[in-house]
Amino acid sequence: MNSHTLKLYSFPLSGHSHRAQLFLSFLNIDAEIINVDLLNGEQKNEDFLKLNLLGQVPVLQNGDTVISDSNAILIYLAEKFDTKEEWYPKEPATRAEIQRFLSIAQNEVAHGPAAARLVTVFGRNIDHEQAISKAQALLEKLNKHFANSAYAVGNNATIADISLYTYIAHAPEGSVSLEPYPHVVEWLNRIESLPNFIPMKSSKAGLVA
Ligand SMILES: N[C@@H](CCC(=O)N[C@@H](CS)C(=O)NCC(=O)O)C(=O)O
Repeated sequence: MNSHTLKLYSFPLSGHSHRAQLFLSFLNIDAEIINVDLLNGEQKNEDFLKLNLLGQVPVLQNGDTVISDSNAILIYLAEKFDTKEEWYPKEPATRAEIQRFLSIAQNEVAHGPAAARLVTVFGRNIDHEQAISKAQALLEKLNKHFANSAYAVGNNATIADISLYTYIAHAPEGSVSLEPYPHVVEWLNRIESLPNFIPMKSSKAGLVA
């Protein structure tokens, strides 16, 4: 495995980037982390747009292979490096269930807890109250789901959990309390107890290492 050739274009406070970094860590794969200066628009430079036409992090580069979009990166890493097929099991119904949660991560999570955090951490001019209520509606449903299920899909962690994890764990940064959702908190603790778990930096820690 040429893991030393992997490069992850990333940003320290980007939850989408953290998804990729977390999975690399769970798989015990070394990658060179290249920070893209989102605050100064480096992601819209001509060179970076050649890697991702949308001008967003994360982007994973493995030699000539370039993958953008956090969920696409999770699938690529699972297919390429998870030889035991633990994180993205091949069984069709399981895969479909995982895809359902990857879609939730790109829709309800993106427009709920991730959007709420964009306002408080990055000063983005979007409707904070609306993002908070979308986050609460999602958390209410996930709380019911995790009352009966240890992980997003089945009895083991999959890439669905990784995709959901970061923005839900960091929801309080966007003024979305997790206190009313004890089963969601139990699930977060479960993910954080997995071997090789790495947290995303808290926004309070700022950008200086
Ligand atoms: N669907 C993409 C979303 C990625 C995304 O929104 N990245 C943000 C950082 S968290 C970004 O690069 N924003 C900069 C911009 O859009 O200019 C994914 O899952 O990777």
